Amino acid sequence: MTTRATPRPLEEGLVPWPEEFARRYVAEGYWIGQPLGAALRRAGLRTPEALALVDGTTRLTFRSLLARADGLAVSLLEDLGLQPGDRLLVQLPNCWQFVVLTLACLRAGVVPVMALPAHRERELGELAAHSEAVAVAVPEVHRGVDHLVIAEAITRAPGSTLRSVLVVGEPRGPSQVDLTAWCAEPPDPEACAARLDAQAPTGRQVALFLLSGGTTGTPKLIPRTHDDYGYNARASAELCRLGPGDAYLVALPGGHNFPLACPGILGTVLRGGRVVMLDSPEPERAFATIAAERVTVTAVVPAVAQRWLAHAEAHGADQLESLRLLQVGGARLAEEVARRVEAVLGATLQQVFGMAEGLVNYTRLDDPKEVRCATQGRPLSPGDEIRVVDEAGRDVPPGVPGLLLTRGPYTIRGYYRAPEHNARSFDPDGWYRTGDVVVRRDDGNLVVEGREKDIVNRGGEKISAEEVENLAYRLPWVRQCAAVAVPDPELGERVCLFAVLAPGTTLTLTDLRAALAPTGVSPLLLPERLELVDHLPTTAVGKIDKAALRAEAARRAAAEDRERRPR
Ligand code: OOB
Repeated sequence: MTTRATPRPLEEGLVPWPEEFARRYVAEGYWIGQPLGAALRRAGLRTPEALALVDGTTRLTFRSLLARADGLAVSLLEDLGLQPGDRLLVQLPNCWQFVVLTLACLRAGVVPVMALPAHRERELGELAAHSEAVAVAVPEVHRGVDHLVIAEAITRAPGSTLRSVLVVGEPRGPSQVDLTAWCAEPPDPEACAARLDAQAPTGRQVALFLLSGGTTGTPKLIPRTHDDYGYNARASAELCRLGPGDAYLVALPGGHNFPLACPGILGTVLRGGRVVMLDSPEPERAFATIAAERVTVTAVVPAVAQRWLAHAEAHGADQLESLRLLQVGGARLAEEVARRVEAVLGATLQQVFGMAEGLVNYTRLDDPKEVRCATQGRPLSPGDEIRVVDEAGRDVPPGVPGLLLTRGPYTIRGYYRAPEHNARSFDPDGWYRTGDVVVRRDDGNLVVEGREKDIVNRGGEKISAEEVENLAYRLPWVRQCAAVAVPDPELGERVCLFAVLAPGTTLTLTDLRAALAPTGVSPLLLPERLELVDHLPTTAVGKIDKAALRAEAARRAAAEDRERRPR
């Protein structure tokens, strides 16, 4: 038997809001001092027999959903031996068990760490290590990937704090639990509820960890409290006018901030609407599900919006009749595409420019069409503070592009256990440097113009350039390299790697991908374009000139595109 490392208390490594801000957020009504799990339960109990959650043929009422969540919460504490504050790494596809588990964690005070389906052994291992998770939830096999094998490998890793695996599917060993069976309705839900109510977390405690869009090789964990995340979901649901008649389709990965709380799953439950889980945003199935479940609201990234447009243009949009609101965000939506959304899909377009760290900007439902199509909206909350500054940190006037800084009642003051990152990402007054370059218009709406942070935004999936580079440097014949975004008509951007090779060696894109694939990293990190060069351009101070490389990648891609096109 291996001895497990003991995780440290959650509180070590958190950066709280300064007390004067916390007091203000309470006084102004943003923070209501309620555990999110209890708020969700109270909302659901208003209409216990209404439909709450749909996943294929599984249909749960609020009564059933709440009972299952409480039953699972008690099992996590009593049968699995988890303590409030313990971290549980969650990597599930969009399925009903994901919702039950998330609610169970919020009720029990167990803190889910929301990994994404694209993560593989290396990323999951890093997340488990950084969060010191004691349990992990995975599907058995999903899209040909055996997640149980990955979960077992990270559990065995030296120093691992993981003790148990919760699996949707067949468990294979003694430390594995059949999550679906544990999600059954308990015999005495009232007793479970009473037990959980008696030891509920406080509003200021951490409710869950989200992942940052990733600008460096180490995963950054974003602690969101019951107070701040509850406000995020509640205010977003109000802004989107969600009500009991709404059905929200979860088409993006449920652990991402956008479909989770903007207003997403949590906002929908808080308003007594129903949540419809779908494992993929692929248009044929999404359209059929929207028609079958009378979906009224959903959230997609621009690349998915484009596929839906193409599908509707070819096959009509009759199936979307019930859809009243289409939220698009995660990456820049081109204005031309935005204009087609309402005409072709027949739903109101809402642009959403948000970040896992907090701040979410929305266009409002009754904004003029020009605002809905040409801007990324304005902050959700009157408590949000934003500044647009130049490189020296001086505020720039409206209309002038600058770096976006923000603070507010649902924007974190620091990543978890990351003092060095925090020194770079937050200024001494607590402003979060988003890394986005925006223009603030006279009407207060923001337009995202570009960014300063070194990421590739592949259709909403944020890929750290540094991570790709570190990976490529594992190949002995790569002398020097730089990963940059290359424009892509479908996804907005893809990863292009510029590489200088050792003399006498060669490399093709296929070989590069084949060499990197077995390293246990997410397939997203594998470059989709390779440019071999003799040297990398540098800036005046001698840094690799990424702007020049981005321009060069774009130029080469466009030239190839022209050549391919028939004359
Ligand atoms: C959302 O969150 P993250 O954490 O995956 O990524 C945040 C970053 C932003 O800093 C920005 O660079 C980019 O993604 N982004 C957009 C955008 N929405 C996000 N860039 C241009 N236009 C947009 N509409 O992506 C996220 C979180 C909550 C709601 C929506 C999106």
